[in-house]
Amino acid sequence: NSAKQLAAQGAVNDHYPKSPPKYIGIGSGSTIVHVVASIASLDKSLTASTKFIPTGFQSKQLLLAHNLEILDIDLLPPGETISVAFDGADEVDSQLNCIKGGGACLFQEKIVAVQASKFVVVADFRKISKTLCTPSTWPSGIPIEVVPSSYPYVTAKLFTLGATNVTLRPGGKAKAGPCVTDNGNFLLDAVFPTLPEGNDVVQNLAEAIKGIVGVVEHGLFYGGSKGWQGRPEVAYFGMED
Ligand code: DER
Repeated sequence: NSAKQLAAQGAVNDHYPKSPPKYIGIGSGSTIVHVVASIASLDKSLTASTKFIPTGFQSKQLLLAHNLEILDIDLLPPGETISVAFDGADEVDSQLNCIKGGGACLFQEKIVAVQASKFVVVADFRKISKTLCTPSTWPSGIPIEVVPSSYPYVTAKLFTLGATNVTLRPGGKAKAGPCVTDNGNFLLDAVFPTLPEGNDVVQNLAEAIKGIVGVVEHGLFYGGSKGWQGRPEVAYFGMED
């Protein structure tokens, strides 16, 4: 963990605002735990007047545990932006496009990221790929949040887009039946062949997936010629110990 702790510390030192921010976004997963610990150890003048916006139950509990004030994203006042959103990632390519959603919070993470002035990712060095969908880096595919009744239809459509395997994410030991997101939706994990290099490859796939009726959101956080869709401005990687 010390590698991830160092990466998290670096991200906070470099990108937490030097004057007290009004709003900071906090993602989900295991790496963000180190980011929040670093933020909590900052001078209290930098955090006491800040509202921290969580991206799920675990994110919220983490902030509460550090006595950091919470604000749900739907209470962000109109016209306000989040100074910086910090988060993890499941796979990051050479252009910093990401696959996110391993923690089933991708919708909340993306609705926070798109309302932030700056999006910073902290990840283990093992998440780095040349292009996304590299099996050795992140084998379980692109998480896609879908309206429950649509999952058979979306599954079929994903195969026509070139998916090689599509799984309805199970609830695991937690329950008999599928994982249900905080938004009451199902998750499909869609494995695609390793993406080729080239501009707009991620954008094109993302747009095709988003165009399927029943898809609420997907775990591709990217940028392209048509604009920015959640790609982090910077990423910090915990290097090998
Ligand atoms: O679901 C996500 O995108 C989370 O950020 C998460 O997958 C990051 O994972 P980790 O920080 O536990 O490696």
